[in-house]
Amino acid sequence: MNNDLTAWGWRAPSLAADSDSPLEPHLDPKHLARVVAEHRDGCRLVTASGERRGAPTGKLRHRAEQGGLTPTVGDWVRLLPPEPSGPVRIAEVLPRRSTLQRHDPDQTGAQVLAANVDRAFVVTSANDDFNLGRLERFLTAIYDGGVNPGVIVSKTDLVEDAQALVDQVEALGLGIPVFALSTHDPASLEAFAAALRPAETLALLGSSGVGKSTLVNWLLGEEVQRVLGLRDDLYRGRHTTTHRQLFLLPSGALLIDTPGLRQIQVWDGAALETTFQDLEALGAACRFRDCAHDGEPGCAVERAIDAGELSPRRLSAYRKLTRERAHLQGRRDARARHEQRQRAKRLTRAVRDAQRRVDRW
Ligand SMILES: Nc1nc2c(ncn2[C@@H]2O[C@H](COP(=O)(O)OP(=O)(O)OP(=O)(O)O)[C@@H](O)[C@H]2O)c(=O)[nH]1
Ligand SMILES: [Mg+2]
Ligand SMILES: [Zn+2]
Repeated sequence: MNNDLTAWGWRAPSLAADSDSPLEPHLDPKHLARVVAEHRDGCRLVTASGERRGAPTGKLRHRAEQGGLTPTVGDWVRLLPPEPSGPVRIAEVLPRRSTLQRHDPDQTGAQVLAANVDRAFVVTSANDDFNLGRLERFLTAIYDGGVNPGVIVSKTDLVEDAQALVDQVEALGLGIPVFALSTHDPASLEAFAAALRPAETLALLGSSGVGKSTLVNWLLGEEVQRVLGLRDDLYRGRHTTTHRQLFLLPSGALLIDTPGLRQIQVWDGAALETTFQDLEALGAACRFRDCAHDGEPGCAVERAIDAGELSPRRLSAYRKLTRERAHLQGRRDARARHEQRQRAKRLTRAVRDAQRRVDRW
């Protein structure tokens, strides 16, 4: 266990950036910890004095219910001084450098997948999992979170022409790193390992069964994460990894393994224009500023499609995600209005009760 928190990715906030930073009074490293795993009844932390179990204080839990931050894998937190027994108490989640999140499929809120991530790799297996549309969703969520994306095409041993898939990812024109990996080709894994830097926090995202945990185990040099040793076609639909966890690799890089995500609806979507920057650039040359690229005269996007320079799939994917963003935004606004009404009602009631107490005097 490495107790030096800089090895776990701690970077002191720059004092010049924000002189009245709320972090400053709490910088005592004795009270600093990083969340490495979440469990139902709390989380696992690394602190300057070793690994600890931690749980949020009632106050922090209450603030989280009001929309505040809940400790998540990758978070830096401030601890209260330890008590003789029981888990250490987490008093505060420090401001996040970046946040990987998606629209929670079970709720109207956001589900935070990991915090303070520097680079997130979307893992997509070279066989039937490969899907550019899904990749675009993942990349948008990653850009949205302020994280640098990368792509891993895994299990390249299962297809004839893995390079063709790499080419398809590169043709998105985003200039992001793409790795083609196979456990049957150690050199491919070594090339990936060589691209990771010490104290850099990475995350692996992707469908279940694409080989995320297998890669984590290889990088750790031991079988820490459970993987299912079944034939590939029997594997379908199972989720082997059940919780997110951050590992310190022997090379010094920090890697977050996540359970497979069946679907990803982007939470913010502000980064759609980044994921579709080729379309955005083309659209700037359309005759009409508000061109919908749908039969208008002088449309540069349609011209590019006709010339074979842009795939029509890309335009329809962009349309679909833009519609989805508007829909989710609408639902979120409706929820915000509802919550505001509830707050107003509570306030009215409190004022009325206070007035009654005054009247009784
Ligand atoms: N042929 C082949 N199989 C692989 C490769 N990498 C992983 N596998 C197999 O794929 C299966 C799933 O691997 P996991 O690492 O558990 O997948 P995962 O992405 O962690 O899945 P979840 O934890 O459910 O999200 C296992 O049976 C692995 O042995 C590879 O490069 N080639
Ligand atoms: Mg796994
Ligand atoms: Zn147009």
